[in-house]
Amino acid sequence: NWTAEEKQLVTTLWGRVNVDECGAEALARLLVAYPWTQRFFVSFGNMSSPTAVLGNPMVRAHGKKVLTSFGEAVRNMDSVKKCFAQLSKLHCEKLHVDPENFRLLGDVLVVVLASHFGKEFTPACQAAWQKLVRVVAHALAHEYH
Ligand code: HNI
Repeated sequence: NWTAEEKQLVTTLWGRVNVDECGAEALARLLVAYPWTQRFFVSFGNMSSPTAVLGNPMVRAHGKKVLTSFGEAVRNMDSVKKCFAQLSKLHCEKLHVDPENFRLLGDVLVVVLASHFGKEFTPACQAAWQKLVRVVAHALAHEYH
């Protein structure tokens, strides 16, 4: 359950997030920091170095798509599970993504926000965001069986 302050911290920061940039960077950092995650994206082409990953247009496009979808969680903070039920089924049954990867992406997203917002990403703001990425990872893992 969310306090009014947590909701405020999440939505205020989200309103200032450049979804295209941060989405591309979050997915790219996931693929660089945890290189085994590249196995889900073999069709995306060149990931031979961090520079190649950062500049890969398919990585950038998919990162945007993922963070745009994450925005649904910000707009539906009280019903994230319901909101992501279909997406959870897709990642489980069709894409076979290990749910541990949702946690890793959440942590990478927090790092990206910290690097973009610096001191404005206060401990209270981080705490609210850590909670949101955990709720999202949990929701995406919910339909796994
Ligand atoms: Ni994910 C496709 C949302 C985390 C691997 N993913 C999608 C799509 C959305 C999406 C939306 C497009 C669905 C469609 O085509 O109908 N993914 C999300 C969200 C998160 C997430 C909201 C977490 C916040 N996905 C991850 C992670 C991995 C992942 C952590 C693997 C490491 N996703 C995929 C793959 C696809 C995908 C693989 C298919 C890509 C393609 O187009 O080939």
